[in-house]
Amino acid sequence: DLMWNSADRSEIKIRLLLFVCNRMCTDLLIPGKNLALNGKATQSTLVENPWAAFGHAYNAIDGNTDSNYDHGSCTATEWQENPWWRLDLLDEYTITSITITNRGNLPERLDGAEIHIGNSLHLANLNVAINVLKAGVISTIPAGKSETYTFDSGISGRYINVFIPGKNRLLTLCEVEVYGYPTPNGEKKLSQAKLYLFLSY
Ligand SMILES: [Ca+2]
Repeated sequence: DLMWNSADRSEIKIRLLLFVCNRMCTDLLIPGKNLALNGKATQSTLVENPWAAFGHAYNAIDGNTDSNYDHGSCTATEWQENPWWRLDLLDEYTITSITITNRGNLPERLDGAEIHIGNSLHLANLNVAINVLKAGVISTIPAGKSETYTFDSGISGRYINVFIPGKNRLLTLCEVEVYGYPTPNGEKKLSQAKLYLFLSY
């Protein structure tokens, strides 16, 4: 304290803050950011040719809501039992809303889809956030339209699964947007504790 005046100390605090502040700060400072854009997507299967080239899992998080399947910005699984698409946010977030864009034709294929959120790779261990098209709860997503599902108190998790239960189903998503903030626990809690220490120095 004798060596540094208060201006010096302020500068040191700011430099330390910037040093410690990584992705978490960006997430906190930009609350409207679509978290899906920094995630990784996979799906149960890939639709057969000649449609396979346009149906990769990544297409639902490419930042493009183009709902024309032939433009290559939507996903598609094979016709199968219980098809799923999964997003890994790479860290735990408290999710406050999810926006899903349906394809521009054959929108009824998404009927009965469910959104699951949690910290497990296993569907059975995830929370069912919402049944996307459950009659009387949430209306159907019309062809080419986007629907937003909000979770007032937030649902915490690293993984988001969109899942259609049943035989002979094909899952297509044109875009999945995820909004929320870092869940304050685990590694994040440690980072915040460090930040607090630096700021209160
Ligand atoms: Ca897309």
